[in-house]
Amino acid sequence: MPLGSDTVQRDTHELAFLVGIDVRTRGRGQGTVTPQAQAARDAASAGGNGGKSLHPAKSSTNKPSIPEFDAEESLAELRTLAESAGAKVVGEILQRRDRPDPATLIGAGKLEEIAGAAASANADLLLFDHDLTASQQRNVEKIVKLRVIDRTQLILDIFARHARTREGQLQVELAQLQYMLPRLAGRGIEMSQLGGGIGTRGPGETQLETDRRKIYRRVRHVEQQLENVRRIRAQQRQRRESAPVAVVALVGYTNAGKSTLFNALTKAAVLSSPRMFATLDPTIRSVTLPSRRKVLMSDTVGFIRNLPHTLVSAFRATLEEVQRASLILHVSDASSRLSVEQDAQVEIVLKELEAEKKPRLRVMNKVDLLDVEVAEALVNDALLDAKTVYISAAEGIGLDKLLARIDAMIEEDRISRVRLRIPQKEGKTLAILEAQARIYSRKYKDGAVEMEADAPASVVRRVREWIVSK
Ligand SMILES: Nc1nc2c(ncn2[C@@H]2O[C@H](COP(=O)(O)OP(=O)(O)OP(=O)(O)O)[C@@H](O)[C@H]2O)c(=O)[nH]1
Ligand SMILES: [Mg+2]
Repeated sequence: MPLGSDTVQRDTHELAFLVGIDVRTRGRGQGTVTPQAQAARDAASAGGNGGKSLHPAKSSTNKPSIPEFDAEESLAELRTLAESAGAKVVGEILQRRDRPDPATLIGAGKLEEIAGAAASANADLLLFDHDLTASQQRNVEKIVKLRVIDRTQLILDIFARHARTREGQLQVELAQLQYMLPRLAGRGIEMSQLGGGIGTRGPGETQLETDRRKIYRRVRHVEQQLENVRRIRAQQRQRRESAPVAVVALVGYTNAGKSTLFNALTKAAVLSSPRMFATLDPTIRSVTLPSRRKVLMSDTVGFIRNLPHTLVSAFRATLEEVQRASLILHVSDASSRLSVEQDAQVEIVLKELEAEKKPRLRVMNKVDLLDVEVAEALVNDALLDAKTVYISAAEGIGLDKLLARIDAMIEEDRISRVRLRIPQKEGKTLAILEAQARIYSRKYKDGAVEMEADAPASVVRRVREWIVSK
């Protein structure tokens, strides 16, 4: 690798050259794009920038097709991904082709051209906005004489950077090993020579440079350790489940603002960041609803289109919280031009998790970035749609309404009205009620307090000996 020595010095800012590929045959099955389709595409991209899309989920009566990111949007997303991996983007090229080249994805002539452009921009690596087979990757590297990373590998690398807990790190390592296995042939020596950098972080160089058998052994070892970690998690969960507390899971496209919302609601300090996939490890905290019931809120890894399949399964544990949740909060970036496409991707993952039928609340975030009057109307109009709430997690707008809506949708630990008569010396019982019930009336009589309150079932059970009537 000619740039090997350089990359060590600039590890924090590798210079990346992006390659997008627009393969026109996809989707239609016809080989060419119809003039109507092209016109629609042009119209969509022309109208997109000025007016922000404010149409939540109510698409027209068209057939339920999955909206696709077009190649430019996809390349823009790759740019953000590259930056999230710590690279500096020094150039990009979008290559349109009718059909992918089986050997190199894009033609050898075009690759020479890209190699020239990348060299003059001093790039350390080429990032492909497409997945490459093992042999394509090798062939392309031979021609461009640069390290070549595909989209899956880039996402794996970001995951490797951001995993904090033991479980998260093990999951990423497993996914990286699985990605590497079919790509091992003929690469052993090159890998050992690479310095640190995108696509080389992770399982540990010593394992990578050895043979396949050793990697298999490592896979088994990691799987065993994951099993252990998961067993402990399951025990913790069992303990949690003995109390009737509902789990509310935040899901959404990467960067939608889930962690920011999680922080705002739990007043916790979970890293929120403009980088994609800032959150990898599931985080659970308790939130008190207006009814004074507590729920457990779980912040999860963000979704992205074409999430590498190895990761979908590897991150099963992270998403287990979604499968167990009583309520799913689907957070979207209301200011994003791509929110419809992003929502469709979230839908796909929810289906994969068999969680698409769970009670759901749509949370349209970042309304502070919309036109002020539009935002105000959206936040205040409660009749708009019982299943949608507009908020700004960063500015704290609409959070009370969101909490009230969650409260209304949670079935666990039902609230009921009770009348109680409690001796004044029962300080502890009175304190429980003060903290966990809504008290409507209080009368002091003969050393006792008579009160009427709305309390969750768990509290009612604890104070049952003082109940006068329900
Ligand atoms: N303007 C604005 N920015 C926001 C809002 N909520 C979040 N952000 C920003 O959006 C970016 C992403 O926020 P995160 O909370 O990390 O997003 P996330 O959904 O947890 O992302 P991943 O964990 O990567 O999936 C950060 O730069 C936040 O500051 C909001 O209401 N308004
Ligand atoms: Mg997050």
